[in-house]
Amino acid sequence: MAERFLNHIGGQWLPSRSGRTFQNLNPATGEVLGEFSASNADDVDAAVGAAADAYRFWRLTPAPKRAEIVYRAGEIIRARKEELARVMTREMGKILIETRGDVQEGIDMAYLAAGEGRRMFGVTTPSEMPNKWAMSVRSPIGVCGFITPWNFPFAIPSWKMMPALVAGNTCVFKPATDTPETAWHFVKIFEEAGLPAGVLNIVFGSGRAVGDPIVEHPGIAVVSFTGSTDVGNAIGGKGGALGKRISLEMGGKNAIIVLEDADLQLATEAIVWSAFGTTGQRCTACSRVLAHEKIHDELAERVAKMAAAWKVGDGLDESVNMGPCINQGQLETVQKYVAIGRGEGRLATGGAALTGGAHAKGFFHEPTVFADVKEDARIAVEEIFGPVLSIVKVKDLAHAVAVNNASAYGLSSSIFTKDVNRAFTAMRDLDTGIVYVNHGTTGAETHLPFGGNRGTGNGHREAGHTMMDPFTEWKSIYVDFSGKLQRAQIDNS
Ligand code: UN1
Repeated sequence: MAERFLNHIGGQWLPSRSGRTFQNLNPATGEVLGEFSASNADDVDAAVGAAADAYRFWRLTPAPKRAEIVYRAGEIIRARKEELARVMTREMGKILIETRGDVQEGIDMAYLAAGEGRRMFGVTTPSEMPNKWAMSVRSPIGVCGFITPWNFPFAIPSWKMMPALVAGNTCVFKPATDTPETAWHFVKIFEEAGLPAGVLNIVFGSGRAVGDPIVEHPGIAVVSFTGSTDVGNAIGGKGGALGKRISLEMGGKNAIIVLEDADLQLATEAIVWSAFGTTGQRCTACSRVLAHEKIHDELAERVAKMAAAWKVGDGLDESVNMGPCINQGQLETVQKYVAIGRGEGRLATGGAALTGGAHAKGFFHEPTVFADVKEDARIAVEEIFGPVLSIVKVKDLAHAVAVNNASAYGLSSSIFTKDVNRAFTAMRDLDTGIVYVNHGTTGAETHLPFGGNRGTGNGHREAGHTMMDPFTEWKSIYVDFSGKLQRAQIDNS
């Protein structure tokens, strides 16, 4: 019988109140990996209650002490990196070097966030009145809800919850139903690190049954979400109407610009890695190349050749370059766009799902490249979230920047050139939250702000020096030690 994994509420491991469960499947083999609590609004309510109780003491625990627990969690994660990576590859499908990287982001984030426990600097400033003190400090907000995706099952919960915990908030965590086991380990590790009961609660279940009640619950002050633009915008609308702080990280359609003077071998390697790493299922994945017309054909040929050589299979096999799509629905989306692409561009490689032999039970698809795609073609504009790349011909840098910035999304972008003047022009003009020069569109580091413009986000950045912003309120404090009534803007004018 499959192992049972329970919710964690108020320090106890509990089945869902309804007793129902759902299965966690391996997308490469179809194997059932475990049974998880299928929760609903009752379980969310219990978790919010536990988190609200815990908030009373957690907000008063000194920040360096809160941070020590996060640091200890980082040490445990480091010791278990390989085990966690294997759990993640089994349930998510991406290859082991990538799942190790995902866990490494969690370790990096733990140490980075833990350091903030002894910083979290506020600002002191002179008052306009004599004998009066003025300063501003960060305060925690309360119970925060976290709705996280399946593509970075360890890194994204880490970016979100580690700073939130150091800041003094308590958490209700709903991970994606496709990757619940990695999330279960995340919470177990914090329990082992000594996080008090109720501070971090996990409730497994679907977006409708658990995500919506989190967004709607009056006890939740902040909702932090990473996932699709449709779901994110719905959360933004609903949560915004309830006056909550909503931090959204959503879709992307990230471009790599390759100018005619670029190192084409380097650009090819970066494009293939950015487009087909994680089976194209990163928010930061490159899904369009904007190639200068002079090198378009040669670049397309090189990229297609390298992509065709990639081995597709079970991510636990170290010789594999690319794992499966996460589930049947995602594979069908990829197939739908490949069919659309056949009418919009020239298929340079790939184009088919892999169904026989070792691929029979998984959701595998070939790395697929379309060349000569028009800049406004659907495959060049819409997010696919799979191993499908469009190569678009552009006239010059200005044209490439215009095409990049016309996207509904604005997460990451990249330029390959040896010309420092054009590189700096691109750094200034590319309208995305992340810009790379002579590097692909993936691989953001945890100590820089992560997030995007336009349809990608709603103005928040995660991690980096901005890590506390979504999870703290600024409080301005004035202390008058003059012993008399001093009226600002009146008595000193
Ligand atoms: C995501 O796809 O949502 O920059 C996150 C990167 C990784 C994180 C991606 N560090 O590609």
